[in-house]
Amino acid sequence: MLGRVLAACALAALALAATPAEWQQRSIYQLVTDRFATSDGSSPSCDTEDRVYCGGTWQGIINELDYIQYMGFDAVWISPIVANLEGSTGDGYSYHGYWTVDQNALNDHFGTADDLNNLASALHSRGMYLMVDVVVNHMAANTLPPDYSTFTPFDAESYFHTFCWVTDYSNQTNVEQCWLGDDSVPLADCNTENDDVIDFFYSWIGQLQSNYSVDGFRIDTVKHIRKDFWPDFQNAAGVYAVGEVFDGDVNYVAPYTEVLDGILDYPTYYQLTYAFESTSGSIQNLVNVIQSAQSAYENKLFTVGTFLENQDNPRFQSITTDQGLVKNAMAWPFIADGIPILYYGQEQGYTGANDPYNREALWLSGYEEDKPLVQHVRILNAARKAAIAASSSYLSTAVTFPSVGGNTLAVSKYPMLALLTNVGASGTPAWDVSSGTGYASGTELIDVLTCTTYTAGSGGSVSVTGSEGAPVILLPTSVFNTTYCSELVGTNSSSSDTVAVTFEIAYDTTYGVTVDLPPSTTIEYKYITKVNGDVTWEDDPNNEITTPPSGSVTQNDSWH
Ligand code: ABC
Ligand code: CA
Repeated sequence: MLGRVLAACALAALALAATPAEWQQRSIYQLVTDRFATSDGSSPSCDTEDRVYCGGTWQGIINELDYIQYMGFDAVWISPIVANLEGSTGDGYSYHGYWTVDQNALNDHFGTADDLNNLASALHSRGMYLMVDVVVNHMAANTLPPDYSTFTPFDAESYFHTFCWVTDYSNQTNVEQCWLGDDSVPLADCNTENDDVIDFFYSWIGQLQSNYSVDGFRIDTVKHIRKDFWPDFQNAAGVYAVGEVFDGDVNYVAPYTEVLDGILDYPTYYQLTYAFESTSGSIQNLVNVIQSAQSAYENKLFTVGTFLENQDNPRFQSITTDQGLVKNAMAWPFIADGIPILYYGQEQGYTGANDPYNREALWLSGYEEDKPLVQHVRILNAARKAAIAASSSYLSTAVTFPSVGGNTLAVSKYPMLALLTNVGASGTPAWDVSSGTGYASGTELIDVLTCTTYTAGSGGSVSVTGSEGAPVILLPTSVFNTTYCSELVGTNSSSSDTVAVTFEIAYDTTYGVTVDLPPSTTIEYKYITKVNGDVTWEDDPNNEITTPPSGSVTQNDSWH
């Protein structure tokens, strides 16, 4: 172990071993560089609707790595890095980075080559990976036809497919050889059948990898380039790559798992969203898509990227803010077979809908850690890491479903058993799993989210009644570090005449301090934090209750 750490320090400038197997052990925090953090820590206003550069930088990311690492992530996917179309267009500015004009230069809104190298080094010295988003399908223009002389290196029309719009997603030639974008920003479609273009991109990706010590790539618009372009591109990259194949159909997506290390798992994304977006979502359809993907994908689901949100789709909390449903949907990527990806801002409860609203500035949240969903993610990462450490076959064990009900689902990936539900925050879920958990009778299990313990019955059966529609994520107590439990000093459930109190930070003083409630007739669900004797309140607008507690409370009673 020590040898490994020393090696990582000595080789900080080099990429870490970054094979698919290495990436499988990780979890990825996806961010939009322009919207994550500023170099000087300032918090400029950022109205997503304006579609302008808001000021995030690579140096800003370095400044906030503690925040990312606190949640348990050990890889960061940053938005595209190369030089983009400048100025305003009918579709706004290119703050997202997907409108390349110069493949060989960096986007100086985000910093210099030194800054990017410093980000790679800062990540590597923490044992974290850098994933860079790349676009090879197109270059962006603000006129039609484009002024090709503005492109580097493809400065002539001959490097591009003849103009036509992508209009027919059922016609693969149209999808591959016509242009994305619109009249304001046409995305000139690179002629990826042209040898000069092909040779350029194969050498370019290898150089990008070595110039910036990149550990992995996210590849844009993969379905818009012929499949047989990808294997050599993947080889030239030399590190794990996950491709965006934006399609909900397993059969459409599956062939791409044969030409790249992994794909972003859109089929699961859709069924995951549908299953948990309401109390009538179909859990069975989620089970079905997983089982189809397990048999259709090249490497089952082990090397896909599993996500609930991204920069192209409405955030989950733009569909529902029911915290029971949210916690279940968020849990999925961390209990399933793929590599978990969390899109920045989800942990802060952001609710932006479609592009551009889903690209909020994270600095407006203050990077607060004492928030319920931040803690949720932290524990989900910790639980996954504990399962990986406990069983050398965890990462090659495909999930099974020992119990599928109308509103409940048991997901087994030994030694983990995740009990999910879409009954919602006002429901009381119950699971009766009679077999298929892998546990020996009598094994003590802990729900990592509440630190409640259970004992497996005969044949490994598990019976659990949950609360507030929350998931229950079980591990044998023996493999989970219960330090996480002492940080959750007390979590009490609420009912109509009870106020739940979540103590988010471990106290370093003794209990028994009397806390006076602010005078109010309507009290919201409160998070009480006490650090060095200072008690602070925080309202959670998602959890309003109308009955105020009476009198004062003390920290170690349950505040009824
Ligand atoms: C800008 C504006 C938008 C405006 C748009 C026309 O122009 O911001 O408000 O509506 C970048 C920027 C965007 C920008 C675009 C275009 O460029 O981020 O802000 O939009 O200028 C990738 C990236 C994405 C990026 C690009 C372009 C590509 O992740 O951030 O966008 O480099 C298609 C592509 C996919 C692409 C996506 C945006 O468009 O395939 O690679 N994403 C169907 C199609 C998909 C299609 C999708 C969305 O619609 O099949 O191919 O994605 O248009 C399911 C089906 C799916 C179906 C969905 C809708 O329903 O199974 O197949 O997807 O059931
Ligand atoms: Ca294309």
